[in-house]
Amino acid sequence: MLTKQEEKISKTISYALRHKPEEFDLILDEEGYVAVKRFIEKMNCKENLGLTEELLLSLLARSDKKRWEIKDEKIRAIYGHSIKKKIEKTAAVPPQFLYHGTAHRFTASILEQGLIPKERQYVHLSSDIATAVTVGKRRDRSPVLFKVNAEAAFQGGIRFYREPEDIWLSDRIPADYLQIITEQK
Ligand code: HQG
Repeated sequence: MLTKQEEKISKTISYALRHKPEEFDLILDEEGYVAVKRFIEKMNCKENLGLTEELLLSLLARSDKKRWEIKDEKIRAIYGHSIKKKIEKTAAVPPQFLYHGTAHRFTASILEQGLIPKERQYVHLSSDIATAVTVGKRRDRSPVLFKVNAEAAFQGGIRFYREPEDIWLSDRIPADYLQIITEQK
């Protein structure tokens, strides 16, 4: 569990890496990375967060979810980007099915337009039903669950991108590849 102050720091880090790097005088590279040293310096400059490399690693290890990754002394957000410049991802072959949990109030629109990225750069999918339910519960106490026929969509030319922790991102998924399911225990 993170303390209130740590939650705040964690949210600010995601905000900077996903949405507004320029507010912190940061420039992300093509893959969304920025050098950890520079990142810490700039975050502390703007927000006085008291961020250290040690704290960053500790937050990463203790969070309920893995939202960022560190590689070669660079850090990036794994998903959720809304910055204009599209973060380059490497396309991958998805499993046969993926899942998306959301609010019932979106059902009609999703069945009409398919799953769209909205403010983010990619659609967010889960490889298991339980995770999709958790994501959906952010918006609806009893969320609606979409089963995505990922294999068929991939064959139809839709691109999928694999991220750590069994997160899958994708481009828009037309409704033909979606099916509403009920949660199975
Ligand atoms: C919906 C959080 C109407 C979609 C979570 C979703 C996750 C449509 C919303 C991660 C639509 C976008 C991602 C259509 C899609 N008509 N509504 N055609 N197509 N939608 O937050 O998947 O805490 O961008 O169903 O836990 O909910 O930020 O995506 O409800 O892991 O790290 O538009 O973000 O993680 O919402 O969540 P989001 P998401 P963090």
